[in-house]
Amino acid sequence: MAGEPQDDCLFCKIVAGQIPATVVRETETTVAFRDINPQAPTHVLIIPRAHYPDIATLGAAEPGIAADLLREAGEVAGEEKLESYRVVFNTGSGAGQTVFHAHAHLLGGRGLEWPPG
Ligand code: IU
Repeated sequence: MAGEPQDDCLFCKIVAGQIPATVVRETETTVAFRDINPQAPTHVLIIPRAHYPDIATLGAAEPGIAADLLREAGEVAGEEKLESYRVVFNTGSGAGQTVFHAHAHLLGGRGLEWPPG
């Protein structure tokens, strides 16, 4: 069923507490934790507790939870005292998505170039 935990999904295991992660915020619908391979001084992933493979399928099925990810990105940015930051949803392997459980990257704490690579 859509949104149900997947046995082979690493982020579902983080949500379930079966794989360790440095969690910075949690809500009823989301978990935010530090990226294991940070690309900036602040690099936090914000994920839905429910399993959807990417932001497009999440947004179509559960737009309220997609909005929760954006609100939580702003909350974490505030807690981290970031004046400038970037929120990214890599969608599809050609865009660099490697974990197929929807997630926002929150990146900040250094200058960020545009356009991205
Ligand atoms: P991507 O957009 O799918 O490429 O992002 C996946 C991110 O998940 C990537 O930045 C990894 O470093 C990160 N990550 C993690 O923080 N903890 C994990 O256990 C695994 C991946 I697997």
